Amino acid sequence: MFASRHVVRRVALRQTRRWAHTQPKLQSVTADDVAHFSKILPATSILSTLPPLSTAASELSPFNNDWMNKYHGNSTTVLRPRTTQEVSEIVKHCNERGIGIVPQGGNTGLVGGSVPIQDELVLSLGNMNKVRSFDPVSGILVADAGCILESLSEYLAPHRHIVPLDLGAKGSCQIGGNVSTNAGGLRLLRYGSLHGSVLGLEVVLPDGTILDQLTTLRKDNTGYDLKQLFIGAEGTLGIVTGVSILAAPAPQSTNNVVLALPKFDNVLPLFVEAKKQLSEILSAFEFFDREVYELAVKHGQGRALNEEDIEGAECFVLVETSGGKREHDEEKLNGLLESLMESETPLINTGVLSQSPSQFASLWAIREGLTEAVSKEGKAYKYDISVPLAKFKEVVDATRERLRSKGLLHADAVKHVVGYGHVGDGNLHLNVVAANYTPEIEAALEPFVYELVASYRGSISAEHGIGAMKTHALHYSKGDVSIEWMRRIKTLFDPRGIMNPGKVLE
Ligand code: FAD
Ligand code: 2HG
Ligand code: ZN
Repeated sequence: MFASRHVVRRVALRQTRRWAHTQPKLQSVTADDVAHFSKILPATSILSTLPPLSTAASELSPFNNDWMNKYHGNSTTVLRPRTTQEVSEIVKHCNERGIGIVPQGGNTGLVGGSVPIQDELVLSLGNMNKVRSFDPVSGILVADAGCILESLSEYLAPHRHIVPLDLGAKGSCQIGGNVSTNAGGLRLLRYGSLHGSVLGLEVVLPDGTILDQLTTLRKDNTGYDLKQLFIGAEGTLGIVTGVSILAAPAPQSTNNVVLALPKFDNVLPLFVEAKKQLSEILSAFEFFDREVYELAVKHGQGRALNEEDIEGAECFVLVETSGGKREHDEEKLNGLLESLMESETPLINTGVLSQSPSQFASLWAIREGLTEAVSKEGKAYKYDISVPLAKFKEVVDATRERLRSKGLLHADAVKHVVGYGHVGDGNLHLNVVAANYTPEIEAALEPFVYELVASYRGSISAEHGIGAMKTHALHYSKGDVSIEWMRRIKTLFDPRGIMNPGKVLE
């Protein structure tokens, strides 16, 4: 219903090309390869079900299965190097032998990019977890790619700085994984994307060469900015081993409030008003609908809001302010709340304002816990899309109707269709929560959702990437010329096709 004839024609054309495209054949890891890796790494850094190691398959299971338990690989071997030099030697060998490599960070990715499709080697960055340097004057942090995001925040706290990126998976995801997915998260509205805050990268290229672009310069216009290619490349062009990033000064004062809205239509004017009145101190504007809020409460994410505060609310917005002076910021936020409540046609029913650090954390816990709540409720089909803000609700409603019309909206099939996301960035997380992953549900959702997004000229992946999930759907957001040049870049860097095969590009 939503696909224009133009879109349908492009699909057909692309399929012809897809079949014409041939990938180089990749090799499985053998016992001889494991023997070779044993010369590069200590025994403690190698897990392999192959002789002579014969590690139990269950030990490899966390590396072979993704966070949602939706994507499963069959890797026999996981390597955990500690240095860039070790990564380089491993990659060189794999390139010579034609062995596929899946770089893996915290394995919190949501598009199946971080696990093998078949039996590729998993190269886990978790042992590369040192801060290399921090300059408190410039705020530039240089760290190994395997540093966990939250530990970097903890490292920076005494220096009164923060990582310019925050997300619900901060306790497990790694900075190298964040860079490789170009993660957006909860602070993008304030600090912008990693394409701006990452100053330099160290990358092991698919032939084992170390590309040292780990600059700590704010300004460097010496030709092509190669590092940008690796930001969001999802491990298909090389392995990020070091990251130089501009940390932000820690705000002196932070506040948050959850606003309960009688109807979705008020979100847009509320955003306009919040930007107008809070201006430079507005640091997050996050949306979640009523149904997903109920799931958060059911599965113990954050503290439930008072029933009377949320009576009649169709959806919620979490507003955060970060500024330099508590009294000034509170005055601004209170001013906004008063004007919202006192207006003749109030945009909100109520606002639940945090009064202490623990309440501040508890309100954030509701929003940050939505992904976890959804996964506790069932199997999630996740569509991470950019569409005009005014269309957020239309997309959720149209998807729910689609599933209803197919007879799939009931407890044994699809239990919930919910929406949440980063309003400030135009990024909706459409989640379809099912009892099980089934081909029938998938066929009802795809290409339906992608066609819907294309009809709004949106993006099928706002921040989670393409991974294994959306390779076939890339053309809904990228034109033929763009995809052709992406392919050429991939072939130039990785002619043997060893880096994260089957991800991003088919
Ligand atoms: P992984 O999952 O291990 O890998 C992700 C991809 O990057 C894979 O393709 C992998 O091959 C590649 N990769 C990993 N490390 C490297 C490396 N060193 N070099 C080259 N390639 C590498 N994402 C957002 O954008 N915003 C959010 O708000 C957000 N919230 C989340 C909340 C939860 C609860 C969860 C589970 C996920 C969330 N995500 C979010 C998705 C995910 O956390 C991010 O994509 C994150 O950046 C992935 O980091 P990771 O270290 O876990 O990477
Ligand atoms: C978020 O914004 C993450 O919470 C995860 O990007 C989104 O669960 C999801 O679909
Ligand atoms: Zn998100």
